[in-house]
Amino acid sequence: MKLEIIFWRGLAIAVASLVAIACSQKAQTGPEIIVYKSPSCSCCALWASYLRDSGFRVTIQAVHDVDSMRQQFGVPAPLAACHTARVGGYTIVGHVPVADIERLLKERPAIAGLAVPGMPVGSPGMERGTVREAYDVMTFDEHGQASVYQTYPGKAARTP
Ligand SMILES: [Cu+2]
Repeated sequence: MKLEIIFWRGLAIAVASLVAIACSQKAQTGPEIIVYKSPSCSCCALWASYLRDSGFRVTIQAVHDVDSMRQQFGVPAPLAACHTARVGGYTIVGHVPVADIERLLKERPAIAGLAVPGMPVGSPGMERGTVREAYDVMTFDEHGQASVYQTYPGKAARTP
């Protein structure tokens, strides 16, 4: 009797997870993006699942030397952040919002990529309640020249 219950419960969970997998795959018709991250980086994983939730087809590539990865893609040192990604021929560094990646892929400017240097609180994957540090999304080119692409103003915590 007990075993039977366990069996049916197990079956129900299996079916539910299969449905969940099928649904989540169906939603992913957006751009393909490869995220290079250290296996231990949890905010990188949160950013990757944020991309997935936005319809991106995400592949995570574990790297142990993120610094040499950044050098390989020509990311200027001051723009460094936790993870580096590649989408549509561009390099994306750090917690860049989806809106900016989508604009990049639509307008296709002659730059190497976008970066959110450091790990500002309140950027995608770095949520801490309603607080947001002011931060800029930067562009950079192959000569290491950087400029501001988008500015996100800071937001204070909502007081109860
Ligand atoms: Cu991070």
